[in-house]
Amino acid sequence: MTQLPILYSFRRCPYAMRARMGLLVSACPVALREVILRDKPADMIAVSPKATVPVLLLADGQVIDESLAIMHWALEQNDPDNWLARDEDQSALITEADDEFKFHLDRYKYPNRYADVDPLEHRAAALVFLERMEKRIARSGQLFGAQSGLADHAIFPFIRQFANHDREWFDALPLRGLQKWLADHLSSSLFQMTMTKYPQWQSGDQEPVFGAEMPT
Ligand SMILES: N[C@@H](CCC(=O)N[C@@H](CS)C(=O)NCC(=O)O)C(=O)O
Repeated sequence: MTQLPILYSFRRCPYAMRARMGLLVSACPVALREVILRDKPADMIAVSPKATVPVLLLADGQVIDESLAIMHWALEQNDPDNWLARDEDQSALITEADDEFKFHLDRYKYPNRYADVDPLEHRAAALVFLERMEKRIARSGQLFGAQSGLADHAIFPFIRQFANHDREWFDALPLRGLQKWLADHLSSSLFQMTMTKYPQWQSGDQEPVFGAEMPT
């Protein structure tokens, strides 16, 4: 039997969510090792000393330990929904989300982790990015046209975090397109399957196969 790649993942991590969605849509099953961040497995740190999730360990020993690189690895083998169309434009927007938006999201959500931070200033700064997304989504339904792609799936787990921090405030924003876009992605069968719960993996445990079944 061919050895499956191993994915170190954490269910609630938005980076791991995007990697799992990429693996699912491209029908690349993996052996899933669910990680608890305060108790990371030594096996994971041994292959990726930077010790962030997700980490994909291929059967030939190659290690891919950046979420976007995992998405690309999977989609380059099989991209049935054409997520990589306009890859360069999509990647540029993802970089903005990962850099600027995430910077403000962290300071809005966890102001106590930083010195001298006003969470509401960071919420306002993050909103500028959301307003730009709203314009795109209002035009065509998704970030790059009518079909969702790499950028939608890479970014929405972070918008989910932002929205959940103060749901009432988020729901009252005049960003109808973005709110519907988020709700649709959250209720998709792809995301539901991505959020399947697994027990923490301990060294020696037999891993569950993630991606054995496809979303409908
Ligand atoms: N650039 C990395 C970031 C991954 C990342 O920061 N993941 C967080 C969890 S959401 C993590 O593992 N943090 C390490 C820790 O909290 O110890 C990627 O895209 O994969």
